[in-house]
Amino acid sequence: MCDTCGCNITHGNENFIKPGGKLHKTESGKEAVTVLHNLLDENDHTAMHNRDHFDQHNVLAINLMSSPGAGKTALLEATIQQLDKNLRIAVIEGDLETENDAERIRKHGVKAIQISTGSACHLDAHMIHQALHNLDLKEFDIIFIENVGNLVCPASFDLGQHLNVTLLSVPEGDDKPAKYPVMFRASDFVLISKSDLLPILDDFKPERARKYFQDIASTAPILELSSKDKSGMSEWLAWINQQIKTRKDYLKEHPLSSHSHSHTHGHVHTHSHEHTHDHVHKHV
Ligand SMILES: Nc1nc2c(ncn2[C@@H]2O[C@H](COP(=O)(O)OP(=O)(O)OP(=O)(O)O)[C@@H](O)[C@H]2O)c(=O)[nH]1
Ligand SMILES: [Mg+2]
Repeated sequence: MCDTCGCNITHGNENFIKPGGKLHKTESGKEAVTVLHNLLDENDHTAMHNRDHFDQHNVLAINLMSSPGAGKTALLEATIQQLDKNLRIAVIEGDLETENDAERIRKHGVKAIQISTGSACHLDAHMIHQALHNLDLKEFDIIFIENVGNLVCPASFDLGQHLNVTLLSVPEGDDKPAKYPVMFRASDFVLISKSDLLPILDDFKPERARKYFQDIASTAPILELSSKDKSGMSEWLAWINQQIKTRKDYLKEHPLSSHSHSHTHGHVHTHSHEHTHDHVHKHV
């Protein structure tokens, strides 16, 4: 997690940590580094809430991560156009500023909530919790969360998603899994995006990228995909459909009442007390 650039100061946690960063003392005299632990605890707690909320409504939540401009929004636009029309989609967009990405999504007739993070270079569970106040989950089957473009910090914050998908775009170079292992290790599915550029940017060797993934012990499937010429799209859509089915089957076998209890916070959702400190988030 980034603890030097001030990215940990967000609306949801500003009462825990004050500007000044790592070495700033809190009123109780605790070093901020301890506070950061508390902050991640708080985040995990809210993330659990969010996940229970998704599960109660049988909604699959997928967190898309990548460096800026790797093609997350373009992928969402292509996905909306091609995914089974019976599947009801909503999108939560995270950017420091602007509604641009939400507007791109809304043009396709899909509900999109834009979160403006201000100075924070990642989304956190509190922000998603706020966004969920504006989404009636009964109306959706799948929620895509487009995280802030950043290959580092987003991997440290559980949002309550079920799955992480990370894009590695061809112009970035094939060595990024080696340089940013935390995010790629946290991925359930990796997309080598902008694959239409492979013939032009032939320094990018997909087989070398795959080798870097092996080196960081990533077991996620890897797919070359282009939102432009649509290659790889059918495999991506098939993966999404499979994940929706897998989640539904899992919830049938593990009814929510067996691991959660009701808890009211203005709106009704459940609250789980299972809690881990693993910030590489993989969820069944
Ligand atoms: N050639 C090519 N260009 C693409 C592809 N996908 C996206 N782009 C282009 O890449 C640029 C960035 O795409 P976005 O979808 O905005 O990327 P993003 O990851 O959402 O960007 P941020 O939200 O700012 O992090 C745009 O100019 C897109 O047209 C693709 O598959 N092939
Ligand atoms: Mg975008």
